[in-house]
Amino acid sequence: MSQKYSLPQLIALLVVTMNGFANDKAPSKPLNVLLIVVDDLGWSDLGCYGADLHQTPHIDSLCKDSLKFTDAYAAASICTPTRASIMTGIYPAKLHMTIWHEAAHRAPPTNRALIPPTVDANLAHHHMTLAESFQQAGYRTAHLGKWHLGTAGFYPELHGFDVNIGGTFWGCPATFFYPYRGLFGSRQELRYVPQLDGGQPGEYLTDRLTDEAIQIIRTSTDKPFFLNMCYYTVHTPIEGKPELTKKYTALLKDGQRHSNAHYAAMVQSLDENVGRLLTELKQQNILDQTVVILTSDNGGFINKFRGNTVTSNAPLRSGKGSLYEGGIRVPLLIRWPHVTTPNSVSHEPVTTCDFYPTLQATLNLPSNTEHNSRVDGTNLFTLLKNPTTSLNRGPLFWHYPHYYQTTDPVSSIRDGDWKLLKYHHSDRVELFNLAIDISEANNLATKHPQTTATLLSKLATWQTKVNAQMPTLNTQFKQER
Ligand SMILES: [Ca+2]
Repeated sequence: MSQKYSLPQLIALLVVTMNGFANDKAPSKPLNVLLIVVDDLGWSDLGCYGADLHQTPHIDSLCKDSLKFTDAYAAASICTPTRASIMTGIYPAKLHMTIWHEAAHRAPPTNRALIPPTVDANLAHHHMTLAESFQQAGYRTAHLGKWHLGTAGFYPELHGFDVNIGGTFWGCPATFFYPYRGLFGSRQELRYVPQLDGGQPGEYLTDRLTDEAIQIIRTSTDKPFFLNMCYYTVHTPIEGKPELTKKYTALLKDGQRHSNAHYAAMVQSLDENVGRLLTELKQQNILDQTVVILTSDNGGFINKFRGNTVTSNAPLRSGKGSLYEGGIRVPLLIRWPHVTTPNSVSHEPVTTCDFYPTLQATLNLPSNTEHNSRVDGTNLFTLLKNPTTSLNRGPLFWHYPHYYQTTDPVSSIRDGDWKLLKYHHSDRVELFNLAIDISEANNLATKHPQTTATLLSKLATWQTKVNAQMPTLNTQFKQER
């Protein structure tokens, strides 16, 4: 029996047939994902981002093989909130997770002009985490290193990870040397890093976490893997290997941007271990089946540790804690096989919130409609394909209603080249044009009142929309004065 088709039916038939041909090819194996989140790595701490003391040949080589972002941002200027943004794709202000875990457990300070809000210390279970998305897609999901997103009931194993090596509620180890335990901080709290027994004296935490990661890569032959490689380095305690510290001590010169040999040693150990991971992927013949992302959870720590300034984010202003660029702008390299172009650069502003929708959509992972309605990140796929593409995403926002060595409570917006900071006490407002003033040295708020008013309005609208928690006036503090 002959059959007649209308034109639309013919087109539909052709499409189905072509898809059928495509499906006849061997099914492509799902890509592995290696997400390397370095702790407190500053924007200019790597050779490929302008470091002048630190030697990072392996990461520089990855950079040559990747898409490098010049304007990538952590969603927050400190650890826990940014890590929460990676796991959920949601702004820390909306999550009500705006300070690091340990501080969220303590009563806010009462000796300052403002009393910061009480915020969540644990990542709630109603979120569909990035790890759960991978897990439901049949991936082997492994978290290594720093977690910092909650107490035992909120550990990686309860947020979608099959494996957790070393992740706890603490933001840093007592020491980077085996057995990775000891008394830490002014409270002399005993800290430890679990799942890392059987080591030898002198063993170094950054090396050991890589050993563990390599074992996971080697044994993940039946499933693709999602490796959440959260190195504890280069956070305090600033402890490099003695031989590397000696090497950098000899390389110190006047006028260098970076001047801490212990820190430089930590950066080199990080670099060596990123090199080891990449070598392993090559040896397993899966480098081109693995998405590699390397970034940091906030800007470099510019305060002192054991008497020495830790790092500098120059030419960016300030560092960890602050909403100036030095506190939030971070290195970001993405090597996505057959998608990114080697040695390419993007100047588009992106944030750690973007990893969630990008990975979920591009790798076709299971998703949750309700969760995704709350996601603030943008799918970067078109940008990964063509780094000169504009995302047309609108402004990025930050909200830090707390104190730190580098800042008072503050919120911020970046809209195109304009960046505005609004301090919560005294209504101090600063406006910068990042295109001509990357160091945020010239406050243009008075010179450009209209832009200032527009950005203030956008910031206020966003704060309302995400129900951002605000600090309150400390009347007791006023009385004392
Ligand atoms: Ca950090």
